[in-house]
Amino acid sequence: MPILNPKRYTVTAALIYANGPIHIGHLAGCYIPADIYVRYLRSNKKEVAFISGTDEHGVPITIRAKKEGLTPQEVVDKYYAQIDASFKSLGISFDIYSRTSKDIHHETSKQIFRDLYDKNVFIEETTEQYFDETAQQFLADRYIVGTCPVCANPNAYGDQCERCGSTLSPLELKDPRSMLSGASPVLKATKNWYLPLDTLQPQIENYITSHGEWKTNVLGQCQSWLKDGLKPRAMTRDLDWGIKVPVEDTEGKVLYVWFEAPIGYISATKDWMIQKNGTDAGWEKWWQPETNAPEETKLVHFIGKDNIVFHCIIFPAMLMAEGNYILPDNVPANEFMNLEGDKISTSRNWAVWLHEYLEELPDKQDVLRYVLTANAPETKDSEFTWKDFQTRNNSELVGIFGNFINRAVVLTHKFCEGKVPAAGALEEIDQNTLSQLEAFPARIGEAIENYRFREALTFIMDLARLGNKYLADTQPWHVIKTDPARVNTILNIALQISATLAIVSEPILPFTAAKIADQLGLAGQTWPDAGKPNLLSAGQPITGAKLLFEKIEDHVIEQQIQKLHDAKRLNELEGKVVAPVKAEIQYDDFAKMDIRVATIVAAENVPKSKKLLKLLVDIGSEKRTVLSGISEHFKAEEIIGNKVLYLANLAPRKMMGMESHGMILMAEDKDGSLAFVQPGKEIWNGGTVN
Ligand code: B3M
Ligand code: ZN
Repeated sequence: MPILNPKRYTVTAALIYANGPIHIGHLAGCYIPADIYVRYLRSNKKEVAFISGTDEHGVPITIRAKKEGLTPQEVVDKYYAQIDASFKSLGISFDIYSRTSKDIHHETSKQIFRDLYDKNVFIEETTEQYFDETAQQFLADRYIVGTCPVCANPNAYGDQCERCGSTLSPLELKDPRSMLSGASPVLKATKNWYLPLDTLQPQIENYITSHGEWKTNVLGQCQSWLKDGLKPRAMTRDLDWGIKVPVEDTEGKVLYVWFEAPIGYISATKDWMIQKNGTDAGWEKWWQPETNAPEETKLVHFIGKDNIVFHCIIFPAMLMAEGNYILPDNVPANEFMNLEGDKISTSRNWAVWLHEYLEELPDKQDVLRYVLTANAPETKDSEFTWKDFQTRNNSELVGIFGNFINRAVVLTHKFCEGKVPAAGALEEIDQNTLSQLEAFPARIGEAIENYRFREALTFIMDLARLGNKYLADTQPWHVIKTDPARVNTILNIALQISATLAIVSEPILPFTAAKIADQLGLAGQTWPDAGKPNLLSAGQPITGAKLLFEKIEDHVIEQQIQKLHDAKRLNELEGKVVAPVKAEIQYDDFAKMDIRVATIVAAENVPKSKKLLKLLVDIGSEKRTVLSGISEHFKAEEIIGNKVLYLANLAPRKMMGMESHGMILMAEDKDGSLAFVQPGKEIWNGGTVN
């Protein structure tokens, strides 16, 4: 059963690996929803801790270090600073953004491991694990790649296949190879400590079954794990980057990153206290229930779908075995967001990076927050496109939301001396509008409390639409000529709607909400005040209209799309090498070839063929038909008239039922694109090449 009226909320957002920058997929998957939820709770005067930080251990860090030629410490320092700064500029309002490399985290993780160890929770077991003899190192998790036993992806990791999403163990991979040396690894015995998830299964099952309110995508994954039967999972690894195992004779072993990373939420809470008060005292109320009051603190984890099992099964199992902690009350994991028709990928550089967005589109934090919320992958994978970004900005934020607030403010300056006018007698349309206004905050709040952020955003936009419709129906710009008192009432109501919009949009659009609040002279009113007809007092001055959103032009969007494609192309070229020179030939071998200058005089597509163009070339003495596999590179009508080099004495070949004579010479660029090889000056058709 969910906790309904907690005293306080511990809200966490995934501790992202400090091995790369933040992209829009991370934001849509967990950070923006978490921030909306927390801002809403704070506006409702709830006691909240909003906890996050970077995950600085594990193989993803060491692999990145190797790639960048840095030490693991240098890698995490670099990305921590970048990630922390970009979250701040986007207005993600963490109470603490900590790091798992901090002492407090090492101590806390070791202590919890030691507690479980002393309680004999772990099974100590010696097993054979893959070992790279060249690198003299055990190959945990992502240090090993091989073919996925489920989908045959040749590049599955030792812990997970990114193509089909299966969770794997290194021994399940076919044709395993080391990420360090490329060598085939050997098996070598080593001792590790396992969490007996199998014996804990009944307890975990009870826990999950008691949370039928969880999102279906989350429950679905949990149930499939439970159905397969949980297996003991190693909580230690043979690696040198990480937290030392706090047990004697464990040289060269560290805690499994997925054992200690979620503990990072607890140590980050302590870090928060330390930064505030100099000691960690006070962290307990966020994690350890007081006797008889386990329902006082509601723990909510915001994560992406690839982290579900760790937060819904493994971490709760650890906490249950430990016995002194509350369990997650909800784990509202999102699915993935794709980008322009393709999966977001850090390694393929197919992403919109937050730090670059903030630099290239400054002061548009709320536009990104808006678009990522409107398209949030709440129930299924969703898609970000720059065109959609532009449309949502131009027609929704500028055209509906900004337009309404702007009109209310401008008209007040025009007709009411820039002060909130007093409302007079209410007509039916006023009463009707006010009663609709009053209902909005609760509807929006209910959606947010139930993690339906897209729906909340739809309601907010409906409220802005209500405002626009009210102005359109009441037409103060006409009425002013005959009945100025009536205009006072209309603009009072329009301004009250604007003020409520400022409050209810704040969780999603905090920068815009602050501008509106400032403009209207709102002073500290929060959610419980929203929807009331007297949010603004008559006579209160308002400032001139401020620009809330501005139209985004086509060229801005085209630049972003171009940038994505350039990045992808560069990435594809990485690692390509010039072909080695072929075996030597004699001059006679070359002289046998009759290469000459020709002009393409006609070109057409070959029906049913993806690759072939049918060309007619003038070779001086005659015209020849050539079938050329270039239609993915050139349009038929664009190449007519081109001078080319033509191999005239190649034996005819049959293709698609037609005869092709000779061959046109082409040069291939690094990215696979083709170009005609052409003489450097106008040469007559039939001119020989020798
Ligand atoms: N570091 C995975 C990730 O960055 C992992 C999350 C830990 S949450 C405790 O996606
Ligand atoms: Zn797979």
